[in-house]
Amino acid sequence: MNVYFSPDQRLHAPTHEVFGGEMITPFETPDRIDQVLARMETIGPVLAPRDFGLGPLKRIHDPAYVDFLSGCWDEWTAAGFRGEAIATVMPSHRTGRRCPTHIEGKIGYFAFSGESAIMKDTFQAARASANAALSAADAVSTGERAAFALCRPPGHHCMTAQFGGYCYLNNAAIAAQYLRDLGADRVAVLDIDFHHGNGTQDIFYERADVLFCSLHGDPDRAYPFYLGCADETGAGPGEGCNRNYPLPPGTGFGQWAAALGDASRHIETFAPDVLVVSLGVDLYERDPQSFFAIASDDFTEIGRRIGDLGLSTVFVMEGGYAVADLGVNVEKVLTGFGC
Ligand code: SP5
Ligand code: ZN
Repeated sequence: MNVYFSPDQRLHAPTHEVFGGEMITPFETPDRIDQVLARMETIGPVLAPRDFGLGPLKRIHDPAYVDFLSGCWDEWTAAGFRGEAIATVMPSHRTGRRCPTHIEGKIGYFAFSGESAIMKDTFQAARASANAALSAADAVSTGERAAFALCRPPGHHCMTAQFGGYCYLNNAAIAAQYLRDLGADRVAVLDIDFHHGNGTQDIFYERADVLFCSLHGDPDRAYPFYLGCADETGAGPGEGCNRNYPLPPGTGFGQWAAALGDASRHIETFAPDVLVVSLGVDLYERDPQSFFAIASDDFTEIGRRIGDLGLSTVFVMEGGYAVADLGVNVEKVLTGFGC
């Protein structure tokens, strides 16, 4: 299958992440891409994405948010700040719905989580990452069984108007919407990243045309904490079109695969025209952010079971921080899937 990736995706390379009260070297680094690229010979050609412009991004994201991302760095430096742009003050449920003018307030208004930095070329890298997802969607819409968007920065935490969790544009949601706009009646999004895809869930929560299923570490104990419970099943016309599988520490392949089986039944009932897979491999047992017991070899079987759904499939890279094993684990999913 075709692999889509742009060198511009490396341009986002912040040096700081807030973690446990410390400034650490970020988990989410450009060398993650190199580990995956190094294993793509067995998968297919690595192709440059096309530039889709801002239109498809604004089908998912609030135009004011896209403008914020585009101007953030210039406003941050113009305000005299010398570090990378990080949100430290955010609105609570009971405070303002108004976006402040000063960038210190604005960045918090457009953030749901404060660990992730914005730097000079973050928007350019995030756009390139979204273009990879759109290019993969394009390939599948024109008849390919599957394509792999080697997205980075990742996307599934990003809301319509809030970044966080290393995500600045929701690549999977942008691809799903684009597939709808190209004529797919129903799109299913299956999110297997260790973390709940809170952004994707929120974006499609009231929609009946996009089914969202997520398997993840129980948000009672894992990032992003405030969404991802099993009782979040969608709202309004989207009731029943959101399925969460929060899983406890120590979850091994058997328990994880049982949840996938249940999600697969929902996907089959929904009968989508196309499947988007948010492919995080941070569910791996050696991942620094995982509390699952999923072995490297399990990824082949995960890919096979996704392939057994028999759907046209757009794979969109999300998380995965055991950098040395990242490429192997992604390769196993894609070879297990089988094309
Ligand atoms: C796309 C993606 O995977 N984003 C993840 C963002 C979550 N980052 C929060 C870091 C929390 C790390 N927890 C480590 C547990 C140590 N045992
Ligand atoms: Zn993750």
